[in-house]
Amino acid sequence: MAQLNPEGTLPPAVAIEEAGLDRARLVDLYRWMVVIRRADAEALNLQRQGELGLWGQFLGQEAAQVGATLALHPDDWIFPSYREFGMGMCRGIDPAAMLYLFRGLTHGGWDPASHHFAPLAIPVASQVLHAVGYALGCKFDHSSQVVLACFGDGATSEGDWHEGMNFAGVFKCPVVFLCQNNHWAISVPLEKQTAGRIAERAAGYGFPGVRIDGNDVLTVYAVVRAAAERARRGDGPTLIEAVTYRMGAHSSADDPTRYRSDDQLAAWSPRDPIVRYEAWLLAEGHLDDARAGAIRAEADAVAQTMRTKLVNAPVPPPSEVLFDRVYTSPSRTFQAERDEFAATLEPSE
Ligand SMILES: Cc1ncc(C[n+]2csc(CCOP(=O)(O)OP(=O)(O)O)c2C)c(N)n1
Ligand SMILES: [Mg+2]
Repeated sequence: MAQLNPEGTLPPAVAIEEAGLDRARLVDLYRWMVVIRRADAEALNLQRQGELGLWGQFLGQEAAQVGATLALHPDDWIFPSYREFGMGMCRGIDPAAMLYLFRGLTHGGWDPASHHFAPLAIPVASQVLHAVGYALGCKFDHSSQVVLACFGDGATSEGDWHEGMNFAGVFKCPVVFLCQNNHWAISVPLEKQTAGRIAERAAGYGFPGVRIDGNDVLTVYAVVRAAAERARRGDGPTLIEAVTYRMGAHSSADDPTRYRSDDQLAAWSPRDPIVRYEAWLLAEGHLDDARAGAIRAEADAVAQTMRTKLVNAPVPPPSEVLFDRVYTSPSRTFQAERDEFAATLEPSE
């Protein structure tokens, strides 16, 4: 398994090719981390400027999101929490359309089936049940697809999480459970709600659990890829605890200076997933300053396009926001409810 050191060096024994990583793929991992970090920063700016109701940064968690998404086949499904915006970008979803949710313009913003990317789940751990259910369906269909279930450390305290884990273990569902252990559940630190190690809980459900450096994009890529192939072979689930750190606030409505010290941020800064990976790519000659500069310029352009599209997005009628995207084929009753609701609106709405 690849193990990128904080200084951006790898032990010599690491076989990058074995993990299916050629130079183009190596640079792609970097490119996506830079692009999603820039979009994340822009989204926070937009919230501060009153253009978004709320924003949940994922600063510091780019390696977990990019490494895991790129390790999957494009038709594997991802069931995200609210923090996996970067994964959605890696799946080719228009970032402005994803932000419509945070501007109050939609409950969705993209077609999950087109991107194999489910809606962002706000109720903590609810997406774990959806993921396992979908994975069981894949098994019934003899499909080669696997499912990635994403959640945080706090989610592992929820009943839904344990039910999903148990069900997946019993029925050997083709699912990879990815915990981004960022050490915080809003203002509750890991140690105040989790006794023992998250990865070790998998043993209780009859499948393997592994704890990895979630800020090392190569490790995340290699481990998620191996777990996905195991699931694809019919050997069942794996729990991956990707240890990372939430460098920003829980959300734009949170002030972490009230409950955590600068010392913790200072301790995690040197483990920044982009800085260490960039150092390694440059040292190995996979990247040069010109290419890195071009990637940063591309990231700026993506952020600018996202901003322009967002602030110019038309406000849809309320009945569209509430009733569209609920059913593929709405029933007559549902359509009647929609019409009834529409009739109560003022003409300008
Ligand atoms: C069922 C449920 N309970 C409580 C909340 C409020 N809530 C939102 S995020 C959060 C913390 C989740 O922490 P974690 O799972 O570690 O994810 P992170 O935010 O760190 O990515 C809580 C308690 C919620 N959204 N859903
Ligand atoms: Mg957390």
